[in-house]
Amino acid sequence: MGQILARIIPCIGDKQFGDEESKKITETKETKETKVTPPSPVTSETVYVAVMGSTGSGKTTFINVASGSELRVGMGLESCTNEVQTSIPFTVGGRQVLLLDTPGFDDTTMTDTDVLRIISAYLVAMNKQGARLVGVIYMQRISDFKVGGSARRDLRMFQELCGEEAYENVIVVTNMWGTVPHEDGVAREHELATKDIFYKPILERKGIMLRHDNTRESAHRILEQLVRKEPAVLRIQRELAEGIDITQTAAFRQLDRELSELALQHQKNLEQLKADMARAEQEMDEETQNELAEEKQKLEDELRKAQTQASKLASDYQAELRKIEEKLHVREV
Ligand SMILES: Nc1nc2c(ncn2[C@@H]2O[C@H](COP(=O)(O)OP(=O)(O)OP(=O)(O)O)[C@@H](O)[C@H]2O)c(=O)[nH]1
Ligand SMILES: [Mg+2]
Repeated sequence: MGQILARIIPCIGDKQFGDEESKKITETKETKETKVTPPSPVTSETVYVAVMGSTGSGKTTFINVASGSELRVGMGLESCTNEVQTSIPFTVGGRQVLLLDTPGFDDTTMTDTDVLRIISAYLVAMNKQGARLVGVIYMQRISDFKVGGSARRDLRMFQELCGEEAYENVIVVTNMWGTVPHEDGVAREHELATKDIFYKPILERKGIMLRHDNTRESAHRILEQLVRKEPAVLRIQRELAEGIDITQTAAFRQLDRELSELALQHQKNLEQLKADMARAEQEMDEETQNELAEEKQKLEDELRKAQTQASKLASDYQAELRKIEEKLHVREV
């Protein structure tokens, strides 16, 4: 009887790429494709940990520090990772581990629908191959004294993807402690752990919260808490494996709510803008009129995006899943 060996998606930021490879990477990034490099074999005992969190929260940095990979890390305000990518395999507590890097739901270069499609397809393909996903790390910058709307949206999407039933396999990792006075960080940590809109629901269901000081030792100490756990099946994996259409999953329904709210907000802003434009017209203020017209165009585009982005998800998801399954070669040994 053959045992399934999953073969793994690549480290795109890895130094092994020459210029030609980097060019391909840039090209595919623009088309939001999931790309692949030569796979590295892993055993059926390898355990996987997914690293999630909002954009710029330090997911890729954590992965690089823990594994010695050289995945590309963000420099500015633009989101950096816009696909699921894996670390090189490494050992923690006697187990071979692979970390999955994911884009955040507040990615600046992709819609939330793209992110949902990409993450779901990857997780489902992994699940089908019997890959042992032992946990999920959710990164949280302790330096954020306000968790903005988009970061909260990312957390809500994460909660729906994961499902309460898998919270015991979740570790909320706080980082960037060095960038704030320690007592402020501690106060913030307490708030994050005790408020319903933050991590209280996760911690109440056996999830834990740990500090990370950006060293390999601290990353491994965190991972040690996960590598011996029984593999988890995340809600999105279970739903899709049961044959539920992606548009009926909890994560999609949450996304739909988020997008409707966003559309409503855009609509309100548009109404306000139209009133401002009428006033500027009356006052014959041409410069303001032009500025407002430009802003109106932008808002209308945003509104259209919010209203339409969910509708293509079902067909796009199937195509993404096929593509990822082809790329995550499975071989019998
Ligand atoms: N001081 C400090 N800076 C960090 C830490 N982790 C990440 N950073 C910095 O934060 C920025 C964003 O880090 P990334 O690892 O690219 O964050 P990400 O979550 O992968 O971002 P996306 O791929 O855009 O979703 C980079 O400039 C990192 O150098 C940390 O633990 N401490
Ligand atoms: Mg990243």
